Amino acid sequence: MYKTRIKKITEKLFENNIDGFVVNKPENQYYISGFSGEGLIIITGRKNYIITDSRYTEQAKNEAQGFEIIERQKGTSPFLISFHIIKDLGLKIIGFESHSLTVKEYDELVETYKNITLIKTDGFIEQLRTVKDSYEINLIKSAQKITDKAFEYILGLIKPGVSELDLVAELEFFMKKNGSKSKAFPTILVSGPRTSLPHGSPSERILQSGDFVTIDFGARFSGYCSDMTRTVVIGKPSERQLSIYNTVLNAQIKAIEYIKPGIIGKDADSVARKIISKQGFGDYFGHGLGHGVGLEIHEAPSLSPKGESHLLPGMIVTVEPGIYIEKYGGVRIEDMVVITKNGFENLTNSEKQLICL
Ligand SMILES: [Mn+2]
Repeated sequence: MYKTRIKKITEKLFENNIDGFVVNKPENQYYISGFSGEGLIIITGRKNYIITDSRYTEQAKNEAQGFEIIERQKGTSPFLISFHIIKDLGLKIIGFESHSLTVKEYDELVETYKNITLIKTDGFIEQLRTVKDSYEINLIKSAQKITDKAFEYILGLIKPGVSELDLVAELEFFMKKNGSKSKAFPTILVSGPRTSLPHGSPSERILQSGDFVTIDFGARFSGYCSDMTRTVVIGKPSERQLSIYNTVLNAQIKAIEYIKPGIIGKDADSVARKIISKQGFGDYFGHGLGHGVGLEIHEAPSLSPKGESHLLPGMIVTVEPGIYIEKYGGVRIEDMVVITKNGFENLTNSEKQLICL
């Protein structure tokens, strides 16, 4: 698996006349080697290297096959050591990940290695990661199974008198007990008027009857994330709550039904946006419809008004329209789907008709 991935990368390097590539982003390192510690990876047409320090040397040997592990001394710069190796190998044109190098590190490299040409790249490995193989899809399915199970569990605890933070503690503890090594991202759990905050962080607020409660959360399984959102109501929903909820639900269902290979991200966004606008809530849906999910919680492709890429079988994306009204509240419903040969498979199995607790 790693061999195939590295082969694809080296082919792409040579097509672009690049001799070697320094991988800095942890998710990209894990994707091409299985190494989950801190370090840098150098890919060349021949040998590949992991530069790490004594905290991770043994781990690197266990996790990554086919790499030469180089332990750098304490206090040395990983980038300078990598480029020292690159210079010794006689490589001249080196690609690096422009999003994960500081200006200081870049200046230092340019200054120290005047005979090496540095090529800034963006999304070089991320592009390959957008299409998941069946192994990756299964890991994300496992992460989502834990997430669905945790949602069912937390429904039993949502009631007037508990705080948002209480619920988050219970939710995350449950996910960990059920096989999630860490959460996929900081859990969003907001209630009452705070549901108007699309990415609000949980507070001490005590839940009351009549509240909307929005929970956006995910588990992580073997490095892979899941992502789902549900909004529920405590007690009987008002007419206004119902109208907001049903508008979001209808937009979400129609956008999912639209998903198949070949469509463009922004067109899926527009399906949901038109439905929400038609009901008069167009000004209250500020974010994009969805995003890719994998080793990172937000990755390509984007399903937003700016999403220009075509969807391909094997991509996994979220579909998560929302309506947020300041000082009143809001609703978001999010599922994760995998694009299949003919359409999509929904990986989220939790109920999405309005749940009244
Ligand atoms: Mn999401």
